[in-house]
This record gives sequence, C-alpha cells and structure tokens, in this order.
Amino acid sequence: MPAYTTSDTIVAPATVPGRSAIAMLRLSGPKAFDMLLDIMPGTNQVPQHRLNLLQEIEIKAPAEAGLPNLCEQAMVCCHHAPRSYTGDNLVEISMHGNPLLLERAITSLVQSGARLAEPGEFTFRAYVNGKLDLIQAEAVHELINAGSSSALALAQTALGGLSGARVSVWQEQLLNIVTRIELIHDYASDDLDASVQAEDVLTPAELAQSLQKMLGELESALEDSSRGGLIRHGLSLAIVGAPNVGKSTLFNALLGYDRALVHHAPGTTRDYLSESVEFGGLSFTLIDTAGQRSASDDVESAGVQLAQDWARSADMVIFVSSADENAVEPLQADNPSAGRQVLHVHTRCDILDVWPEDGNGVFHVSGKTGQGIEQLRYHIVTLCGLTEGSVLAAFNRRQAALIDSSVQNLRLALKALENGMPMDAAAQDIHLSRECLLDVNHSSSRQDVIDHIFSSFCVGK
Ligand SMILES: Nc1nc2c(ncn2[C@@H]2O[C@H](COP(=O)(O)OP(=O)(O)OP(=O)(O)O)[C@@H](O)[C@H]2O)c(=O)[nH]1
Ligand SMILES: [Mg+2]
Repeated sequence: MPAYTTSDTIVAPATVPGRSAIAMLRLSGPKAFDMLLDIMPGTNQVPQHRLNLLQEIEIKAPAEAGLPNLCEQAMVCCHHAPRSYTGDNLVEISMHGNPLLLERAITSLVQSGARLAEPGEFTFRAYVNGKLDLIQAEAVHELINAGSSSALALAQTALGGLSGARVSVWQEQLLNIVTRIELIHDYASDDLDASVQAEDVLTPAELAQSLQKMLGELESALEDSSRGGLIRHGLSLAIVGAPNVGKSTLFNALLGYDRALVHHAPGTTRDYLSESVEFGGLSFTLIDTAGQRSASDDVESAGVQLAQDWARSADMVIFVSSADENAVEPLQADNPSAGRQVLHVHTRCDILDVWPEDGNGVFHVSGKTGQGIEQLRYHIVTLCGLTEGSVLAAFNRRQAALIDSSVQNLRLALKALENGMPMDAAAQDIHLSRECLLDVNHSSSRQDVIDHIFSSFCVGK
C-alpha cells in the first residue's frame, strides 16, 4: 500500500487556485463531521446525507496572526460513509471564490487536526475502500485531462466500469480453465472422486480452442487500445509541400481561423507553426511548415530542415500540391514520411473548370473557398480508423502492457500444448496469464505502481 495513511482526516481545495465564483474544499476521514461541527457555530447536528445546506461557518484565524475570525455563508454538503466518493465521511464546503478565504478555511481545519491531502488522495481512499477499481481510478484522471470529446467518452466508459468488467470476465474464464485442468489432474491421480462430471473433463484440443479464443479477444483489445492512445493523446498532423502551393491557406482552413500568414510570394512560411484543433471528436496538433526547396539562405534552410523533421515525426502527413500544377514530391530524396499515414491533397481546385474526383488517396480542396475541407477532415479521421465511437473500451499504456504480458503467457501455454506437454504444464502459464490480468484492475502488491498512479492526480481529487 502507498505511503498515504488512511486513518486520519484529510483536507484540500477541490477547485483550481485563483479567484472564481465558487471555491470548494473537501474534508474526508473519520473526524470530518466533528471538524465540520467545530466550525459551524450553534449547530451540533451533522447535516443529513447529501443535503446541501446554506450554513454559517466560522473560519478561525491562525493562532499566531492575531486576526479576527471570519464568518462565511457557505454551502455545506455531507456525504455519510460508505455512500461517499471516498467511502469515508466526506464534507464538501463551497464558499465565495476568494483564495485567501479558502486558504484560511483550510488552515483552520488543519488546526483542528486535519492533514493536507496529497495529490489523488481522495481517489486513493475510494480505491482502498472498494468504491473504484484501479481502471476506474485511472479513468478519473483521464476524464479530468481529456482533450477531446472522444477522449472524454473513452474515460467515461472506463469510469462506468465497462473496461474493468471485460478484464473481470477474462480473469473468470482463465480461473475456470485452470480449475478444470486441476480437477482433471486430481481426478487422474485419485480416481475416487465420483463427483467429476463428464462435461467438466477438458481435452487438450478443447483447452487449445478456449485459449485461442481468449487470445483473439485480448489481442483485439490491445488493437483498440493502441487506437485509444491516439484518442487520449491526440495526433500530430504536419502539412508539407513545395513553396506557394497553399499549405498555410489549408492550415488556416482546417483550423477554422486565420492563424498563418498567407502571401503569393513563395517562401512566406519560414519557421513552423503549430496549433491545436478538434474535429471528428479528436484532438489534433496541426503543423504548418516551410515550403520544400533548395533554400536561398541559412534561415530558410533551417526552416526546410524543420519541415523535414516534422514530416518524419508527425503521426500523419498531409502532402500538399497545387491542382493546377504537376505535383512534385520534394520529400522523395530521403523519403522522410516513410511509415507515416500520408494524405495527398490538391489545393486551388476552385480555379479548375471541373472539380476533380477524390481517389487513389488524393483529396481535392480549396483552402480559399473552404470547399472539400469538411470531407478532408472526415478522411483524416477515418484514415486512422478513428471515427467517433469506434473505440468503445481502450486500455491505457499500463493496462495494455499487462494485457500484453497476459497474451505472452497464453501463447506459452498454447506452445506447451502444441509440443504435446500435459495440460497441467500449460496450467502454470495460464495461471501467470491470469495474474497479469488481476494486476490490471487491482495492483495489490505493487506500491510503486499505486504511488505512480495517484501521484499524477491533482490535489483535491
Ligand atoms: N484560388 C486559390 N488560391 C489559393 C488557394 N490556396 C492558396 N492560394 C493562394 O496561393 C498563394 C500561396 O498561398 P499560401 O497558403 O501562402 O501557400 P504556402 O504553401 O503556405 O506558401 P509558402 O509558405 O510560401 O511555402 C496565396 O496567394 C493564396 O491566396 C486556393 O485554394 N485557391
Ligand atoms: Mg506558408
């Protein structure tokens, strides 16, 4: 278990620092209600469960400061254990959003014996008290930090328990398999047990079939998870091409506002520009780059080099050429976009007599009029298989690494069977495979993992 103790009462602001309409603090632990009564003059009754009450609270002055006590009208809500976020008695006090007021209230509660909460400590208590499993606890963090509507949906799915339920089903299935192998093993060594039913007897072929089926499910979950990573963290999308083909105009059109300087003189963009934008429910970092050509001076040459670096490192590359010219691929020399998703976009289609058909990976737009931009956005999203809602439950890196270890152990079990080993030899690998899955939602033995997860939260969550 982590360094946090769970027997004391913790306090922290739950809202961001600074002036705001409302500021909220949270107080959780065995003495939370006593401490609340301590600052509510004339009251000796704890408010009922989840009843929001406008209360007079007295914020005591720090002992050494010689200041008067403050009286504040605050909304007080008591969550009685175990029906609270943390599973302990929990008090939420919402007051006027002045940081000095909030700080005084927290200091006052600390003087009454509360301890300042560490990052993520409220959610840690929820985990320890069985209110959330580890996947849900991580989902709380992901929900707070989600940068797009798809990332929000992913986090909400995990928080709702769907991902945890999938893992629990796999754990159950593996337990069932191991139990049946052990049953047969015991039966073979002691054939007195008449309770063994014919349907409980597992043949090596049936075992291999069950393991193959599970392997397929786990591998498909891993595929979803790698796409889920793009949803969570967003994609970088570099716009590259020859000078003056309309890269900056396209950059502005995809952003939806004029950010980059556009000019008819070639070589207008010399440095790169990057901006965040959301479309198709995903978050993207768009990068506009300098036109690729033999540079006329050192500064332009540095810009061209940066463009090539982006073409190598971005998740996707839009290679732009002008529809009225023959496309030249200035990046072909050292093929820096190899291995990336590359879209070929022809701009300036508005000046053609006939709008060309999209096809063979070439898309047609006019950055100037905006025609074709919405379709291009759609193609960008579908190219990665990331249409909104396409990934229902995806595991994060920690969870996926454990599922991957589980897969490796299942493969070893299958190999043992293929090599004609007895089923109980495979049982050991299946057991290890299940242990990896157990760590996905309950990392009971790994304090470093628990510490790492909760310390990345904000204070007050
Ligand atoms: N008609 C028309 N003109 C366009 C279109 N896109 C860009 N242009 C014009 O083409 C010229 C160059 O546009 P930019 O967007 O600056 O081109 P760029 O590729 O960023 O150029 P550099 O930064 O110099 O490499 C400008 O005069 C734009 O108005 C388009 O879709 N249609
Ligand atoms: Mg430009």
